[in-house]
Amino acid sequence: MDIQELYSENVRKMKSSEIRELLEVSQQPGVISFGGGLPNTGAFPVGDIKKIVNDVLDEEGDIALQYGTTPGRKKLIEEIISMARKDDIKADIDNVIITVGSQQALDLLGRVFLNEGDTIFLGSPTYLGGINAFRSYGADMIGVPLDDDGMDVDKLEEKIKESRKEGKNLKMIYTIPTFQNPAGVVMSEERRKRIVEIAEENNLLLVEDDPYGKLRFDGKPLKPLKAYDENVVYLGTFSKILSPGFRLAYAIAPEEVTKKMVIAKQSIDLCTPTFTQSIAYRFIKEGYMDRHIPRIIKMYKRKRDLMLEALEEYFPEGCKWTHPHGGMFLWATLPEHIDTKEMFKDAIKEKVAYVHGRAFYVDGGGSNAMRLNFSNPSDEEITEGIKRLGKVIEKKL
Ligand code: PMP
Ligand code: G9A
Repeated sequence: MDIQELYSENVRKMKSSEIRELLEVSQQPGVISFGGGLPNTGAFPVGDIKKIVNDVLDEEGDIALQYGTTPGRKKLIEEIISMARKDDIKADIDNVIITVGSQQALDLLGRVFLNEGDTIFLGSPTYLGGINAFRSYGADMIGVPLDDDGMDVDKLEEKIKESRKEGKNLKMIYTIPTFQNPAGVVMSEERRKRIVEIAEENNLLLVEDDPYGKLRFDGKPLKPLKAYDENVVYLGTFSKILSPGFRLAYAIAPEEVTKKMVIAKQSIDLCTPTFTQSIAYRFIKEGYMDRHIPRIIKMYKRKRDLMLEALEEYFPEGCKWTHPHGGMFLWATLPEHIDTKEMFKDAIKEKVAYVHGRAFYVDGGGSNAMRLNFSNPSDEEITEGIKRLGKVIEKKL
């Protein structure tokens, strides 16, 4: 039997995620990992969850252990709507779908909107899991450069015009405006307003992926893109503010879009686990979330500062890095001749890991860059790991 011959065209396009593969390498004993975008385990509210789990089982085990509806538990959706309202996002119950992680929402958007060859515009660099989800639907992905103010909207407009001239079928703009993964940068207010107009003028679906917006350490919060335009599809997740193990996230979208996402989700998993939805509902409703987020911010701010200090001390001259005001990552750029993918094996020998820059590009950039996660390592590991990495880089100079 030749199984190879039987595979679908879709599966042939899929690529394994370098971040997911890295998780195995970085879990080797003694390795300090700045690789995966993992929250710190010390930021998991274990005691609170224990108490809530008991309450859920005592008071509504019949619902929490049963199948749920595909859009998600109404009570949780109502809490999500109240949370979103604080960010100036208006939504009704029919605008929200609860998903198994934002990763599932990205996949659902691919199913709902993309035909083979449809064009998407996304950051250069951008979230690898987004690239992989869209790739599996055969998307033609066009990278738009970023700078310290996020995606360059003038370049975006140019690329849209060029693509139209080439007769491409344009569908979507995918962006992470706040504490971007991987670069850690924030899109300026002016660009936020402009990107929403660009999407409207060109009839493109604007997808705002926002896992990190609530993790702001300093500076003034900016309105999400969704607050400027109800047609934006906004993705939020509980992975970074509660627990990624819950696999719980949500999309806020025009009603007709959530309806299609619901139908697409029915054939994937019927519904998001009711048990974790019931826990998350109480976590928000009973005020735990409002107390918990400031604790995470305090911890990650300290870790960001430690990483910046260590970079200053141990990275050789010629390297530079972003100074994020929130989130979980910073982006370091090394002298041009250093290939960070190739350097990775030297880093692992020194027992330190990162994600090489090229993984986040659809068009081959980032060869001398790396993403560094500061949320997961301990304080000591941050200093020691950056010291090790500094030595690895020095050897390449
Ligand atoms: N989008 C972005 C930008 C992310 O960084 C992540 C996780 N690192 C996700 C989506 C997926 O998150 P989850 O599926 O855990 O909600
Ligand atoms: O573990 C994952 O795949 C989620 C983290 C994503 C990232 O590192 O960007």
